[in-house]
Amino acid sequence: MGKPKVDCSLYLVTDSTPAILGDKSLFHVVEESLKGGVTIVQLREKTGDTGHLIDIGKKLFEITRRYNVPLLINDRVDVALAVGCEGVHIGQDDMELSAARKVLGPDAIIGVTVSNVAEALKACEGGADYLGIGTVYATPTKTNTKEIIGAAGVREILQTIADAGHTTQTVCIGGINESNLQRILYQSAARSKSLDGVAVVSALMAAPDPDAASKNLLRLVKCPPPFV
Ligand code: TZP
Ligand code: MG
Repeated sequence: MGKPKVDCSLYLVTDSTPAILGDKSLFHVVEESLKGGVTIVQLREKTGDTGHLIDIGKKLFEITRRYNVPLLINDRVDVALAVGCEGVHIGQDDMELSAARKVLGPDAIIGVTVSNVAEALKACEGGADYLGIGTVYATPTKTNTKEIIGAAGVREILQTIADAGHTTQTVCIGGINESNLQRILYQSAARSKSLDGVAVVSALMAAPDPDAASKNLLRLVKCPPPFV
């Protein structure tokens, strides 16, 4: 049997900065997005002290567990432990995957950000549960991104890990919205591996109706692209 695969179809990464969230409640937007069908949630807060982050994490976890959707914490293995949620998402400058796995155990969900084939192979070999591939398109949500890799960069990573025999789940992130979602899925698809889903911040956190927006995004993820 082994560990069940994580469903990365529609991955919500939170951002509660006013420029994105406005004056809405983070908890309300996450819950509306869950109603619309988001399949995994990452709490990504770059400011605030640890206690505050744990409080937010615990409140969010009460919501995500009602929808049977995993909650991951960005960067912070200690916060994930304190919250008791399903796992973490780590970047190349965060705790090593092997160390995070040792702390959180075999059942935790651990995702890794990768932007090139070397990082992707290392994360797959190290037992990442999924790869967050990006940054695909330049985005005002995260301006300190190392590289904009485009669909071609995603495709190269997908083909390389497939050739190496890895079946690790994959999502892409960066500038994805309703207008370009099908295009990125189509253009990034390699010979023997396609993306399993997409991760978005502003397409949901800044949406006037996150329930409707996530229904729409999920429908687009599930539909084969209509164009060639
Ligand atoms: N990592 C790479 S791009 C990005 C992160 C967290 C932000 C993506 O935000 P948006 O609003 O979906 O473009
Ligand atoms: Mg990080």
